[in-house]
Amino acid sequence: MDNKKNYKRTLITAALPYANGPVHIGHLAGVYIPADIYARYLRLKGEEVLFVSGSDEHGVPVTIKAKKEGVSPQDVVDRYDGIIRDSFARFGMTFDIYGRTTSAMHRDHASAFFRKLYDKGEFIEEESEQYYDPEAQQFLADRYITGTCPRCQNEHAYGDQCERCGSTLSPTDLIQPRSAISGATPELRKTRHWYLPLDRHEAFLKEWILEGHKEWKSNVYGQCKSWLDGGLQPRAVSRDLDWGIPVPVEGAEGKVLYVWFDAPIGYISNTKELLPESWEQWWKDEDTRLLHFIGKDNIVFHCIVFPAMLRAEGSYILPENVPANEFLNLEGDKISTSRNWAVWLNEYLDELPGKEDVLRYVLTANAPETKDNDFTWRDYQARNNNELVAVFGNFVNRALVLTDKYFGGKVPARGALTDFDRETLQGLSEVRQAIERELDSFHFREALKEAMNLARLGNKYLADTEPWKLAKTDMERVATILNISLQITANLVTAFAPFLPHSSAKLREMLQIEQPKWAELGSSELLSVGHQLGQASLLFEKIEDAVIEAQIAKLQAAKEANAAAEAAATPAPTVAEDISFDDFTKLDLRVGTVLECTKVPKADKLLQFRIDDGLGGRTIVSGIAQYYAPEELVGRQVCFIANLPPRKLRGIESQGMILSTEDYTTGQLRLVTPAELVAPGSPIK
Ligand code: B3M
Ligand code: ZN
Repeated sequence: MDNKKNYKRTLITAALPYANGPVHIGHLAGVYIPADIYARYLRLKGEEVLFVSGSDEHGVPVTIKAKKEGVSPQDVVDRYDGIIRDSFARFGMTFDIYGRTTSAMHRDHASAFFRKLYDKGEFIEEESEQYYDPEAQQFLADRYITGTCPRCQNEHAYGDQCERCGSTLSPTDLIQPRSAISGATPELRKTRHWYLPLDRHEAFLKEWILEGHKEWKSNVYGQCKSWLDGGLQPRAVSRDLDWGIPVPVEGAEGKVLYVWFDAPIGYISNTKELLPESWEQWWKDEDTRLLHFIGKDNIVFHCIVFPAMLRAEGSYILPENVPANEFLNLEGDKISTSRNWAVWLNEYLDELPGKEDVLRYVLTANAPETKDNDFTWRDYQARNNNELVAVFGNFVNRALVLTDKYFGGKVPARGALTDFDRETLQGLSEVRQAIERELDSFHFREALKEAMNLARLGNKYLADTEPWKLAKTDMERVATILNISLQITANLVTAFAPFLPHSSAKLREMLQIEQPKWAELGSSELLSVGHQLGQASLLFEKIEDAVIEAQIAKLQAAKEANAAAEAAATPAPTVAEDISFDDFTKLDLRVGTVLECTKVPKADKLLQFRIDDGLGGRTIVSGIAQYYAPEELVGRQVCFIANLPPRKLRGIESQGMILSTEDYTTGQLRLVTPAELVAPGSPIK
C-alpha cells in the first residue's frame, strides 16, 4: 500500500459500464481485471476492502438504443444490466456490490447531492442557445443531430464528432444539421442550465494533483496537467432530456441531471445501498483510501469534475489514486461497439466455457497500462499453449504425478540440499516482495510476470534435476526434489490467487490445502511432510487452431457485414465541380512498372514501391496494403502522379502518388492500369 499515509481501509471503484450493450475485452483489460486483481490482493493480505461498481443507466446512448429498437429506455437498461451483471459474476468479479443508477437509492442520493450544491450556491445558471426539434418538440442532445462534417464532408457526422475523420465537433459546426429523431431541420432556441464552475476549483485542483499527486501514472498525470494548463471552464450539469434524474429545482421541468453528474455519485449510492449504516465511513473518513479504476476516456471526469463536485459538497474525501489504463485494440483495429468489432464477455463465456482464467491471463499479460495495446486471437492461443500449458500447467502436473507415482501422493521429506536446491529456494523466498512491489504501484502486467516467473523457476528446477531418472538409484534425492517442487506448487496457489482465481482454487483443491496467508508467500514450509495430496488433473488445456480460427472467422464476418452496411449507406458518386483544362494539364500523370514492392514495417496499410518511371526510377509509398499482397504487384504497370512534392511517410520519402479507384459499393481499392503494356514513363493524356 502507498505509504504516504497509513490508511485503515481501501475503497475500490470500477467505472460503471453503460447499460446500453454488453461489456467487451477492452473494458475488462482497462478497468475490471486490474480492479479485481487489486481487490483480491488486498483481501488476501487481510486488509479492509470494499469493491464497488454498477450499471450506468442514464444518458443519451441508452435513449438512442431504445429509439432504434422501438422499446423504452428502461427496457434497454433492464436487459443490459442483466447481461453485464450475469457475465461479471460468471467471470468471477468480486464486487461487494454491483448496483444500478436507476435504483431509488441512487435517484434520491444524486438528487440530494445536486440540491445541496444548488443551495450552497455552487452552481451558476446560464441561458444558452441549443438546437431544438420543432416537430418532436424537444431539445436535441449532440448525438441526436446529424449533418455534414465541415472537415471531410461526411454527410453522416454527429453533433459531437465525425466518425469518419475523427474530428470533435459541436452541433453548430455541422453543415445542414438534421434531427435524428424526426429528420426536421432543428432551430436554435434558448434554454437554461446549471453549470459547475470548474474555474473556481482550478487553483485547488492544480495544487492537489500537480503538486500533491506526482506519483500518479504518467498517462493520468499528463492528461490532468494538460486540462489544468488549458484553464478550466464551467461545465453544464443538466440536460434537456426525458431520461434521467429530474433536476430537483422548481421550474426545471423537462430537465435531468447530466449523466456524468449522476454516474460517479453512483459509487456513493451503491455503497449506501450495501451499507446503509456505515457507508459514510467509506466516503467521509480521512482514513479511507479511495481508488478509481477507469479507462483513459474517463480521466477528466474522475480527476477533475468529480473531485470538484465532492469538494463543492464539502463532506467527502477525494481519490488517493486513479490508475487509468489506455485502450485495447482488437486485431489491429479500434474496438467499436457500433461496428460490432469486439469480443463480448457474455459470448466469450458461452463459446469458451471454463476459460475465464485464460482471458484474465492474456488481458493482464497484455494490459494497455502505459500505451494502447492489441489483442489478437493468435497471441491468445500462443500465451495459453506456451505459457499457461507448457510452463505453469506442465510443472504442476509433473510435481503431482511424480509424487503420486513414487510416494503415493504423500509429501516426502527433504534430505540434504544441493547448491541448486538452495538457489531455487532463495528464488522462491523473493517472490512475495517482487509481486508486491509491482501491485503496489499498479503494474499488473509486471506483477503477473513475477508470478509466472515462479512457475518458470519450478519448471526449470524439475527439468534440470530430472528426478524421474534418479528413481532407481537415489530415492532420497527424489524426495528432496519433489518436496521442493511441491512447496513451489503450493506457493503458486497464492501467487496466482489475485490473477487467476479459478485456477488457483483448482490447484488448491488438488493439493488439498486451505488458502495460505499472503504473508506466507515464499515459504518453503507450506506443505508438511506426509500431507496427502488430492487427485492431479490438468490445470490448463491446449487450445487448438480450429477454436482460434472460428473466432477469427467470426470477426471477419463482422467486418464484412460492416463493409456491406457502409457501402449501402454510401451515396452513388456525383461529379465534382468543373475545373479548367489548364488545371488538368498541370498534372503530370504517367505509367510506370513495379520493380519491387514490400510491406512497410509496423504500418498495416502501406506498401513501398520501387517504380521504373523511365526517368531513372522512384520510390512511392501507397496505402493499399489491405487490398494487395506485395508480391502480386511486381511486374505490373501502374499509373502515378509524377509532379507532386515528395512527402515522408513512416520515414520513407514518397515521390508521387499511385492512382487507384475506390469501388463505392464495396469500399475496396483497385489499382488503375493501362489496358496494354506501354513503355515505362509514358505520359497519360
Ligand atoms: N459509463 C463511461 C464508460 O463506460 C461511463 C463511466 C461512468 S463511471 C462513473 O466509459
Ligand atoms: Zn469528418
